[in-house]
Amino acid sequence: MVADTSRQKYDAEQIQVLEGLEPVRKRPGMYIGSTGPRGLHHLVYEVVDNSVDEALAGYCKNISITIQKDNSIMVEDDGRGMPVDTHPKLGIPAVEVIHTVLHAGGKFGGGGYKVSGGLHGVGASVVNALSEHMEVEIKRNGNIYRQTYSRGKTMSKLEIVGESKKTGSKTMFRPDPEIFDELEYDYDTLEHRLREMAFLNKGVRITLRDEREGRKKKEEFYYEGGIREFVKHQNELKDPIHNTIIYFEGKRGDDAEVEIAMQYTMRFNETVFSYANNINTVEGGAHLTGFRAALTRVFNDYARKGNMLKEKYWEDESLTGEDVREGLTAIISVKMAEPQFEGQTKAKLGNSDMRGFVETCTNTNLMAFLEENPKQADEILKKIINAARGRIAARKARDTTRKSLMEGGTLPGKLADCSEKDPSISEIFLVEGDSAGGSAKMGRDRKRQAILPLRGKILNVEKASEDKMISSEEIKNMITAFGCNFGSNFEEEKLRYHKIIIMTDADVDGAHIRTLLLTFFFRHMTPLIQNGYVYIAQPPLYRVKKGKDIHYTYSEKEQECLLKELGDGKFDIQRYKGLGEMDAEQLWDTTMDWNNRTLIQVTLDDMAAADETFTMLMGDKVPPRRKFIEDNAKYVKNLDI
Ligand code: 0RA
Repeated sequence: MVADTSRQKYDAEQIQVLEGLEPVRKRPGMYIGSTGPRGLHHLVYEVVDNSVDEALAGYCKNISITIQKDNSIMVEDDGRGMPVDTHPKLGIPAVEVIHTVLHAGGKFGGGGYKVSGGLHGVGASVVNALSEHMEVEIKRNGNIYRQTYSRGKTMSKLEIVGESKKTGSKTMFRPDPEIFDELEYDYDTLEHRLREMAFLNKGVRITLRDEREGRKKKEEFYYEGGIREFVKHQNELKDPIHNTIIYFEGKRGDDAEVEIAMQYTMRFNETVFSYANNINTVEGGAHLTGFRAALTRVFNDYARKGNMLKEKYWEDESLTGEDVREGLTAIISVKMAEPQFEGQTKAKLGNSDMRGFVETCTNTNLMAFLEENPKQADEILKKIINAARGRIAARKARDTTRKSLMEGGTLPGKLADCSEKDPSISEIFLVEGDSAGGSAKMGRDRKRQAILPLRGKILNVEKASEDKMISSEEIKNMITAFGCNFGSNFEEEKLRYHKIIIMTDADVDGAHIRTLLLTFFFRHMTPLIQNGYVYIAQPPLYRVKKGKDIHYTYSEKEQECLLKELGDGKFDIQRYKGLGEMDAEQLWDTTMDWNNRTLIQVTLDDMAAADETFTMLMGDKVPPRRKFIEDNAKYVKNLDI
């Protein structure tokens, strides 16, 4: 049986449709960001987003995602089933339009607004364009319908293949090896995003299954409390200072809604994540601005009303934004019609009306919470006023430090700067130890490479207040050398090097120093990591000399291969324990020379996950850290202790 279409019209429209998706195959990056792992995973989110929309419209409760044996993906939901009736203009079934016409998805909104998929938001047709095989199965009208596609084309007409009393949509796709560099799905990446989706859309049950050989697994994400449970999850290791997670929501007509959950902890850093239509707005935007403005205002009003700011200096001081955000964990989630995403990475919400909307909602509800929960309010205010006192008391010292850091123009004595002034072609190596620092200074390209030696373990900023942080010599040196200030004063345009390269020994201490550095960057210079300025150098593990030939290898595997390749002979093999064992020339040849070296770029896909990991690794709770190390130990092949 074949669903109705008029043959002639079908052919004509099909040609138009084919042309429609060709650009997606020509420039996949424009539609899904990249053809690397990110783009590959993005395909899953595009399909899941459609099911989440169906859930938010109130018609679907369960969504399941399966990584199948061959790395193809199946997404199934129990919604109404995609529409199968003939599209009035195109004369083909609506489901076919959804899969073969670019940006067709939104036009089928069955009431309400389409919430998901803002960042690329390109829908099922793009997934089709970039898959070698795609298949949908729809339960609807008592029937089971099926249609197949490939590389943007329709492969079979919509057919009825069975009967069912249920409703729902099932989509299967196998990404196209002609398009993607790698076809292997990463369970943890999908797990993180799907868990986040479940937090952001309370009551939606999302199940993830892995059916690949040797890694069968199933997890269910279902959060009745939604973002309340997100905050609870995020604060598990952070010592909250009050019990109740503050939660409120607001609606504006039927075109916008906001939900906020927040809780204060003993920590010093702020963990506020904002979302618009389930997209993590890493660059913030109107909703975040509104929230922040309300926060500062409410706490100042509450504190003054309660006579909490009594000391003399409060006469001309107020609680600042930084004070009221210290130790705060919060999720701000807005859902709205026609979100506008702006900014460098299209991750900033532009709709300016959301500022007032979120601000008003926060003003009213947060004040109400404080008034109704005086005990918890007191705990929070104590923390905030303490933060303010610390800030005011330390301001003088900090101003002096900042001045000398930022305006004095005197670079640290230990820095061997490069002569190049254009940051985009300048790089700085952060080198473990003075001796390796010395070799690096001698071996470098003086024009474009600066060297900053770091002595020993740098401060663990996860456990230190800002004042303590900027009194640390090594941290001060980095701030001055980079030139871009830190925290809320961070200025990317002032960054003096566009490559910041961490060069530490290939042992446990080296790994520790690297983690300490990354913690500092992540907490106080986040855009450095977000925008890809931070790299990790890869010094060699072995030097193999055979006659006059010298080879360097960077992993045990490479070393094995090399020895096999070289065959017999009596070699001179040196295993490097640390950078200090290399002389200037060796360090240049193996690790610093653009032509030979390998750098690993540090990237940040998921702020929430990164926050969790840093909190756990660098904080003071031992059991979860031990568990993490045990869980990950299997990935460590050569642990040099
Ligand atoms: C628009 C209208 C209708 C269903 C859907 C969209 C729909 C789309 C997807 C994509 C994945 N799962 C889905 N479930 C439903 C039908 C409207 C009606 O029944 O009147």
